[in-house]
Amino acid sequence: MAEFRLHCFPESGGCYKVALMLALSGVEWEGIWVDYFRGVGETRTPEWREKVSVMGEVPVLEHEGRSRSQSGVILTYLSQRLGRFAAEDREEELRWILFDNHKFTSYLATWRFLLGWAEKPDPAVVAFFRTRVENAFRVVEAQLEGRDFLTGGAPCIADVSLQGYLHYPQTEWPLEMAGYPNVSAWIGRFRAMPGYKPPYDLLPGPRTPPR
Ligand SMILES: N[C@@H](CCC(=O)N[C@@H](CS)C(=O)NCC(=O)O)C(=O)O
Repeated sequence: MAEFRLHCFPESGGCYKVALMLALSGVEWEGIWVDYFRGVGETRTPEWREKVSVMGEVPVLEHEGRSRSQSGVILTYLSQRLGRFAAEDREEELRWILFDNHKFTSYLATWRFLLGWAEKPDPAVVAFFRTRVENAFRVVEAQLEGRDFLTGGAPCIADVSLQGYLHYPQTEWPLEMAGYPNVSAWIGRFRAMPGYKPPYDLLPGPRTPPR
């Protein structure tokens, strides 16, 4: 059994954040596939919530007898344990992780889900989320002006966090990227890192492709 065990499924960019961190850090890990799409979804069952996480969300990382959820907490733990991807200014790093969880990943993930997996999504709701995504991208684009990474010249866990959904095929989140050259270059910097793999090559388990 691997030292690090990640409860995950391939379509989850939240899980990919943690898997990417482990891969870029050269750490052996094992995935435990969660059946998110069948029926009500495994994470919503009382058994799963009792056994794995009361919050009913993945990623969940097991390490040394403790289970952790919330990607921001997991990434912080891993950066401390592995000595990788820690920003010089940890307060600034946390600020971007919080922005990510509220405004970047949450809107992007919801927009992508509505487009690809929801049954008959309301076009007005889809348009609302697209606008929120564009606003969040503009913030990140501005922050990356003159910087290679969010907090400066080196990547940190805030970068890993915000990159979570950006490595899925663009057919799943069809934003016109010509308006975001800094974001595009920043994605490319991650793709060039040793150990990098895209989500569907890294996360285990059967796929549920978009409709
Ligand atoms: N803030 C959480 C968000 C995690 C999250 O939204 N996970 C989704 C999958 S990507 C989930 O497990 N959702 C379960 C549900 O909505 O029932 C994190 O960053 O870990």
